[in-house]
Amino acid sequence: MANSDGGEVDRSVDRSQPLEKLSENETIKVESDYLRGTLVESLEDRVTGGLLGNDHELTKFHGIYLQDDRDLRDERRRKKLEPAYEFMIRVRLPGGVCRPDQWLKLDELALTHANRTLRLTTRQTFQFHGVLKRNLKATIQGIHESLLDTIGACGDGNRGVMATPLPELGPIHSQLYGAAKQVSEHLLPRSRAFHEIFLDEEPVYRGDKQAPAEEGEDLEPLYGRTYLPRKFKIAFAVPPNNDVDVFTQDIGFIAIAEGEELVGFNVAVGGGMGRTDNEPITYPRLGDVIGFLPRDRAVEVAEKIVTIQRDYGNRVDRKVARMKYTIDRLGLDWFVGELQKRLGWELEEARPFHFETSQDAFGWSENADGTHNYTLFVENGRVKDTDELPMMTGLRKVAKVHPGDLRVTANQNLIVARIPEEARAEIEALLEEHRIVEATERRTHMRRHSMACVGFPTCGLSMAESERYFPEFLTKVEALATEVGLDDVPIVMRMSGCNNGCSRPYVAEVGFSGRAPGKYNVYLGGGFHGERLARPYLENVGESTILEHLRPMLERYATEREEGERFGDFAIRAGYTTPVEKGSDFND
Ligand code: SRM
Ligand code: SF4
Repeated sequence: MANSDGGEVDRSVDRSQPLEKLSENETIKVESDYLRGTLVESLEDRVTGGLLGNDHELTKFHGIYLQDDRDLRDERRRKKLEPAYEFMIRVRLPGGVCRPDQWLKLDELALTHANRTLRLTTRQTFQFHGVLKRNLKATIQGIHESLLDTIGACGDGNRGVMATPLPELGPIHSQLYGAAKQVSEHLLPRSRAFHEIFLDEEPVYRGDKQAPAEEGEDLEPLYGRTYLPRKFKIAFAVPPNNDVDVFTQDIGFIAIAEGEELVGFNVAVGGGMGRTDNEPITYPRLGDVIGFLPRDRAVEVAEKIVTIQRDYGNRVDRKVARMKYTIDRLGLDWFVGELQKRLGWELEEARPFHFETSQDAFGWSENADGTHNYTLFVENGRVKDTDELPMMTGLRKVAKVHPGDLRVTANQNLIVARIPEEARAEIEALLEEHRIVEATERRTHMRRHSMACVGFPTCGLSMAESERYFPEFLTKVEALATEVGLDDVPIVMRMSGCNNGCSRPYVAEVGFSGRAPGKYNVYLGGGFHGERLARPYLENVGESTILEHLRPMLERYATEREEGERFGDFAIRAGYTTPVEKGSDFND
């Protein structure tokens, strides 16, 4: 099998792929005619609110998930009705930056075609939930009108590229953002399927659609017909802020700056959170820093790393198909050697760097050019209107008068960024009038450092509540903390509704993953700024057991912690858990 570098893939090194046993998804991709499948027919079909055949796997590559309302599942089953199908749409938004006019368009689409909420994700973008099939194309076209799209937001390719959004970084941010956008563009699928199916553009003449794979490879020069074995994730961080959780990514670029000049990046490889309960061959892993590269070589390095994963990633078992497993299977030294061979040059020795936090700095901040920012807390990323907090309306009004930009953070929060002095008073008044300032400032540090994934009712994989339950759970932990005399200290707590870890709970100081309704696994001892994995602590337990275990820990933390000691570090020092040195030891 030839790779896109023109060379032969060295099967003597690749030990993992008995080609006759490829996973079903590989066949679906090969047979999809570059992500087209029968999507045109599926969208036209009025008999079902869902999709035909395997099209639900292909829509992912176009940023769309087929879901059903799980709150209604049992009732509909009893009534012998098909599930209440609806779609989730994920926008591609490199670095999380959007213009106010784009916000307004997304807001309008959420009100007209989705569930009247906008969901800010843990990868700095927007999701729409509850879009019915009949509104799917119109929503995608509306997103496109705002000069955004959803290409590659999901599926077996490179996903949304994250970048520290801090406007205060000024020139460093614009250089970093530029690099993130370039990498994002470069790694996009080239198939025109999205444009033909969702934007009604004329099909490009491609000769015989049934042409053998080799003849069609030039249509997808980087990925080929089978794309990547699994999803792939990239983030750019600027020390001392690790808000993008750079070590949890397949590729993490760590900015190295000299004054206001971004000179290059240290690169980390092989991070990832996803794991499967009761499958010890799966584990979360933090990326290894393998060297330094000059700034203008980020695209090249990202591309070559992607090609290694493309050629050597496991295409048989999707549970162990992420690049973290490829690296552990073939060895980090082999991986670095292969990368340098493909690059034709060597990475320099990694430069010193230092992270202090993975959190957002809430409230007002100022930029060197005299403009202002307001970072607001969006509980679990859900922008909506309630009687107590009309956030969606407030942000709509802000977007109408804001001349700067808006930035989604990887902690599911929002920055109203680069507000000129002359606009500040009006924007501040709007944020206050809609109680957004109050909702940000009256929250405890613990709550503002925490996040939960979507979970029920839209996520098809959730085992337990997360977004809908976490706020109430945190209220109980806050009460406990007050009771035991703990001041309002930041503790990073993250909840996911299942083992997939979309809120990155395995790097939290206290993490939770859903096992069954009302039951969670608990993980303890992660690093405050994402530098250390947590370790499994309790399995399949309910709220009261969790609180019983947390009480003595918080009590001792209140009285015994050393100056500046973080909760995750304390949990290890006090003997509640032990540090995880490497991902493959997570289950020990
Ligand atoms: Fe995720 C699947 C939501 C960030 C690991 N994730 C899903 C799906 C699409 C469920 C599905 O496959 O049917 C969820 C849709 C729920 C819904 O109703 O919206 C979902 N993931 C999310 C979001 C929206 C969570 C959130 O609360 O913000 C995040 C969207 C990110 C984005 O904008 O692109 C989200 N997911 C993550 C992250 C965090 C990150 O990337 O930094 C992770 C852990 C990092 C990683 O990938 O290792 C993550 N999601 C997964 C996995 C496990 C992957 C694995 O390697 O095993 C799955 C399941 C899968 O891929 O099979 C998954
Ligand atoms: Fe769904 Fe699980 Fe991800 Fe939560 S962690 S959004 S429940 S896949």
